[in-house]
Amino acid sequence: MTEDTASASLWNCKIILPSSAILILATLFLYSKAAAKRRRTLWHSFGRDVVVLHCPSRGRFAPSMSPFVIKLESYLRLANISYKVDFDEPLSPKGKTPWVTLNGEDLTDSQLAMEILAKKFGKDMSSHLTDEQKAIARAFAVMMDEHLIWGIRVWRYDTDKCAGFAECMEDVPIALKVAMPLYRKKMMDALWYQGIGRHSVSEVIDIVRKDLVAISNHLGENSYLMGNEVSDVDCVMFAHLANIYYNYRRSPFYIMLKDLCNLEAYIHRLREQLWPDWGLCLQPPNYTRQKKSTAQKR
Ligand SMILES: N[C@@H](CCC(=O)N[C@@H](CS)C(=O)NCC(=O)O)C(=O)O
Repeated sequence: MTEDTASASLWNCKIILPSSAILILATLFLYSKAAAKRRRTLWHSFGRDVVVLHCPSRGRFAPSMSPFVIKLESYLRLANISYKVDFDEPLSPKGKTPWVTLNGEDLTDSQLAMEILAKKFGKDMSSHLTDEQKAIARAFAVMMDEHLIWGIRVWRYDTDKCAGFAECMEDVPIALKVAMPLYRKKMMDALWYQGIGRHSVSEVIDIVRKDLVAISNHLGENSYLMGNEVSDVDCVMFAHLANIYYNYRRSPFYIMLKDLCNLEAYIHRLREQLWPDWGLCLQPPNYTRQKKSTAQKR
């Protein structure tokens, strides 16, 4: 190597490469900021008091692979609040899905969002319950959102090693596909630190079974969890049960639901009531299922 070429390559390494990298990163940063601004303008254009629900793209067997999305969207339907769905920005500023935007304000966490929307729109779907019933409903919702879900996640991330993503979603985002091993590792750590990941598979299966049996026993012959009138907690129940029923068909939890007949009937009842367009909310849309359910209704 001559002295000239050696100093040229030193120039490349020290100046050209780092400054090109900085330029590319700065362009990407500015581009993503501009794209985010454009998305906000679009959401704003949907109109005042129209809720924008942000979530990942639709699922093959259920409108979402996330029970929290089904829960929040079920609530919007039950409360008859107008909403639009945005699939471009599924993660909230807190890094979780779903979240909503209302008149430019971000509401994160399905439960907190439901409570705030209920106040803003005067749509508390549990106002007919007594305080004691409200306490029971809250305990059941927390059991699903914060306890049963962890047992389900053990199956998704540990036992089934994330195979369900490609199976249940037509459009798994490229970023998620590429980062799947890292995401799985993150979830395995979460399972461990939450504690459920330290149990054996049979212990986890038994934990989920006990939760499902408790719901089945409480529901009994009633149409809805808190009696014969629907309330917010039914959105939570339906979301998690439908998630198992449609997105976890190869898991032991699906068989449990088939055995607990009142829960299976409950899923069908709520789906008919809140999601008459269920087939159309799948990706790809299922027109046969759609026609069948409309025909059954008639
Ligand atoms: N408490 C939250 C839970 C939401 C949640 O855990 N969502 C999952 C998808 S089911 C998620 O965002 N996972 C991404 C991550 O944790 O990185 C809620 O009710 O919205």
